[in-house]
Amino acid sequence: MPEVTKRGAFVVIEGLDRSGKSTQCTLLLEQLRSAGVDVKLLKVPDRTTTIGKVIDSYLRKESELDDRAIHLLFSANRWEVASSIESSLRAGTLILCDRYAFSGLAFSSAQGLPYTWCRAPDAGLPAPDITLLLDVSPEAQAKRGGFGAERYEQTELQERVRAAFERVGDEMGGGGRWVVVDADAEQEAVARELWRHVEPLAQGTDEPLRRLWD
Ligand code: Z5A
Ligand code: MG
Repeated sequence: MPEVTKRGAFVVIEGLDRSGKSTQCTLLLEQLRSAGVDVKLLKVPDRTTTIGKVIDSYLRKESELDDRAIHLLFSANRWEVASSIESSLRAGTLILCDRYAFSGLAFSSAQGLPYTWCRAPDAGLPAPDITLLLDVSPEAQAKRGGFGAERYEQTELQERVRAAFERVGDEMGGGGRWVVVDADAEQEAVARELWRHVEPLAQGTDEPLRRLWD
């Protein structure tokens, strides 16, 4: 009988500021590793690359850039890892990614850039098998400490980002590839809900790898 080889699944955690993405990525990473899954955790923006350093300086308000220029840099920062995401998936590794192109679309369109213009530079990136959007209410967000000093950490902008994420979710549609998770709940409850969605993908998938916005 021919050997059936599955590729690794591509799992993205998205959401607003302080929705608990990084906390949940760490918990999910541990849970996957304990289950014996070959997994790699990525985070975008990756502030360590040459492009990532420019993004970091911009986010810390140490430099200024045109809105379009920074949008393209965020996208380029994803293209820097696109081929390694693809080769890891084909080698059977599960990729867990803290934020992805949906953050780029939501944050830049919330700042007034045209939605379709914002989407274009990420077209063709590996598409996640599942995106779990951590949905935090403004009230719960406020309880998780004051905004820091970084750009975009303002209540009014976050409201527009929330609306933009809703638009992205509507566009991504059903089929289980875009899942909204209540992130106001206790950390352990959020983790259990995420695991419910990720566990079926942990041992890989037979689905062909799709491209974003195809
Ligand atoms: N950005 C963009 O404009 N374009 C792009 O293409 C991309 C990003 C990719 C930096 O991102 C900024 O870049 C971001 C979007 C923009 N701007 N904003 N806003 P980043 O990913 O580097 O941001 P960050 O510094 O990691 O923050 P974060 O991601 O927003 O936070 P988080 O990861 O969602 O939350 P956390 O660090 O896990 O938790 C926050 C706090 O809440 C912490 O004290 C936890 O202990 C607590 N927490 C977590 N979960 C819970 C629950 N369930 N209950 C109570 N408390 C909790
Ligand atoms: Mg984070």
